[in-house]
Amino acid sequence: PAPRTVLLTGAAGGLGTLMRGLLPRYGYELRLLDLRPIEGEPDAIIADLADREALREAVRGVDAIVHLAGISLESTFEKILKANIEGTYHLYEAAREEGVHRVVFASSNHAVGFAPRPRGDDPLIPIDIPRRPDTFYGLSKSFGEDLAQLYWDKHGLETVSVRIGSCFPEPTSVRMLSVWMSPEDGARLFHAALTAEHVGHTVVYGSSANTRLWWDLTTARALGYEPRDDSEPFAEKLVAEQGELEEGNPAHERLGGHFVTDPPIWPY
Ligand code: NAI
Ligand code: 15L
Repeated sequence: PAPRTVLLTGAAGGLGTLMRGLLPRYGYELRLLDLRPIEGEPDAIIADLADREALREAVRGVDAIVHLAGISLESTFEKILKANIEGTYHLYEAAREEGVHRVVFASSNHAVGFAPRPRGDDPLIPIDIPRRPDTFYGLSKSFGEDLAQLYWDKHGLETVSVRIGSCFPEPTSVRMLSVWMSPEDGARLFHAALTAEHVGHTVVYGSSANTRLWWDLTTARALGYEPRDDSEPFAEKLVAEQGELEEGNPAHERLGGHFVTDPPIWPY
C-alpha cells in the first residue's frame, strides 16, 4: 500500500517548509520533526537527531520517512559528524528497530561536487559516477548514500537517495539554472520516491527539466517522476546580472560551484 503517514525531519527548514505546504496535497499525513520549534505547528516533535529515544518514538507507526534534517551547508567536521553522519545513522537505526520500510534521503549534488560540469555537446553527468564530495558536508551525503545501501542490503530497508540540486522558489545564480528543482517538482519527485515499488536503494538526481540541465534524470523518471518546470524563463535576467559561466574559473567548471573552491571550515 502507498505510504500515508510520513515523518518529515528538518520540517522547520527551507525545504521542509516548502514540503510541509506541498506534500499534503498528495494525501500524506505529515508528522513533523526538527531541532527548532515550528510556528503554528504545536504538534511538531522538537528533537535532536542525537536523541535516539526521541527518534524511536518519532518513527513509530509511520509508513515512511522523508529525511531532510541536518546541516545543509559546509561546516566544521565535528558539527557535520554529529548532525549529518551520526544523526542519519541514529535515524536509520530507529527506522530499522520500528520496522519502517522506506526512507527518502536528502542527499546533495555536493556528494559528487567535483564532477566536471558538461559543456557543449558533452553527455549529461550519469548517476553512477564515482562520488567526489566537494566539502565535509558533501562527504556526509556520500556517507548517507552508503548507509542507505547498507540498510537495504542487510536489513531490507529501502531508500531513494535524492541528490538535490537547488530547491528554492526561484534560481538565484547562473549555475542554478542547470540544477534548479522547483518546489512543485520537488514535491513530485518526493511523491514518486515514496510510492514507486521495489526501489531497493535507488540514487537519483533531483532537478526540474531545465533547458541547461547538467545531469541525467533517467533514474528519477524511472520512479515515475515527470518534471514539469524549467529554469529557462529566469535565464535572461540572471545572465544579464552575472554573465555566463566562465572557462577557467574552477567554481564554474565543477558541479558543486563555489562549494568546490570555498576554503574548508576548521574548528577554532
Ligand atoms: P535548512 O538548513 O533550511 O534546514 C535543515 C533543518 O534541519 C533545519 O530546520 C534544522 O533546524 C534541522 N536540523 C539541523 N540539525 C538537526 C539535528 N541535529 N536534529 C534535528 N534537526 C536538525 O536546509 P534545507 O535547505 O531545508 O535542506 C534540507 C535538506 O536537504 C538538508 O539535508 C540539505 O542538506 C538537503 N539539500 C537541500 C538542498 C536545497 O536546495 N535546499 C540541496 C541539496 C540538499
Ligand atoms: C545544497 O546541498 C545546499 O543544502 C543548498 O543550500 C544549496 O547550496 C544547494 O546545495 C546548491 O548546490 O545550490
